[in-house]
Amino acid sequence: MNNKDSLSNEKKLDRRDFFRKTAALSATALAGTSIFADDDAIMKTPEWATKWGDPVTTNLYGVPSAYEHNVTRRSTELLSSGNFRASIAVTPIHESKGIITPNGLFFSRSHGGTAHIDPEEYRLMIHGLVEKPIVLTLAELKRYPSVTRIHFIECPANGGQEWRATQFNSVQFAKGFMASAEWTGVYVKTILEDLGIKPDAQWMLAEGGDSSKMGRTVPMDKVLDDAMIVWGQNGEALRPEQGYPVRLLLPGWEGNLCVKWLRRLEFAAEPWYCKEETSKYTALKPTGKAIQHFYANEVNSTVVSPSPEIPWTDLKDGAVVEIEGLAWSGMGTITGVDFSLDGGRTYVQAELKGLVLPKSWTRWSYMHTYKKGEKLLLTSRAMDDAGYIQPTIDEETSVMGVESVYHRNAVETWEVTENGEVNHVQIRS
Ligand SMILES: Nc1nc2c(c(=O)[nH]1)N[C@H]1C(S)=C(S)[C@@H](COP(=O)(O)O)O[C@H]1N2
Ligand SMILES: [Mo]
Repeated sequence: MNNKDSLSNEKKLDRRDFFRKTAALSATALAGTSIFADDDAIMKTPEWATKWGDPVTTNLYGVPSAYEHNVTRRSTELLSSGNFRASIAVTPIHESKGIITPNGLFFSRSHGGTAHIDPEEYRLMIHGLVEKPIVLTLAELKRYPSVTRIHFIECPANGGQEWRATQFNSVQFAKGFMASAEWTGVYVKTILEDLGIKPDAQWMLAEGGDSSKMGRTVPMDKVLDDAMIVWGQNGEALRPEQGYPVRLLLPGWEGNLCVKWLRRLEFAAEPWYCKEETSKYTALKPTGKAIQHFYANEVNSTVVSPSPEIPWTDLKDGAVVEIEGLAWSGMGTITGVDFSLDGGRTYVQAELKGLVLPKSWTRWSYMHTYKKGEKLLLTSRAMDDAGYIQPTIDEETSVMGVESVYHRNAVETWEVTENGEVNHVQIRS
């Protein structure tokens, strides 16, 4: 811990020095090139500043500025086999600030569309191998002591279209099968302390109340570790697309296990739903060996800016630009991100920014001085405190083949062309 603190202090100093030097070299590089005195946008009073604006009462539940209308979730037939009712939409992670996704932009995947549940009619049944089976109303559920935690939810198919080759020239579609929120709810173990769990309980079945009746089984050690039943998402109730009024959250584990519109938890000695599906998920170890029966999303990262959506076509020669990315691991806390300008041949250390939390998005950055016309291959490689590091595509496919859809966490590369356009590429040997 101490070690880490002093490291980040050193880094801050470095960065300040860096800015001081940069400022001396070129006073206008960071801010751009306009001179304030001749800029009409600041010297002339715009029309909107001459009259009263809208009263807040016209918009009692606020919405983003109309100028942000392009910042939305997106979908495509490629993701849903032409069936839009199957309902999938990816998060614009390149537009995200910090490590929280606004609720309206949260990734969503629902096998039977969005259910709308009246909270008055909501019930959660907890039964099976418990001493005191129970049916809870929402109000009763919320009487348990609550906790608030920041975690991402990632569909294990994130990036899964790209095992053979790149499919999407877009960071939103290539990496946006995930989003992050501050969740409020109760640990399942807290409820189990009250109900009493029988010693032979090994599995928890979670069942959704939507038309897909999605059921998943979760091993007991995860349940007793950090499984949560949540009703709060970024300071308000869950959104309907996230399972209003209540969903299961298994921090760091596959999104599909985080059952929405949660209606039933059953404790049992054996798993009996989806056994086959979950058991075929595997994870790659740094040694190149795969682990079976794996539910956690492995360490991963991506550059979000620049990206195909945020190219450098307008950057001036000598501009100092912040390259930003996200790193995350379902197995622990991000300990570092390596960053490469040459497609992973050589790496430098990126700076971790802001909160660095377990099983959470971690923002990282690297300051770069742009040379007009330069060609780059931007690659990031994250590592976590469980001891894992992202594999190269060759390392991953040599173990996993290319038939899978799930758990692709090989490094990602953006090619910056001499015009500053940015393309999704894959570096293979
Ligand atoms: N009841 C129910 N729960 C569900 C699903 C569903 O279709 N029905 N989809 C699952 C899948 S595949 C994923 S990836 C996550 C997505 O959660 P989100 O829509 O809140 O991002 O929810 C999971 N929970
Ligand atoms: Mo999913």
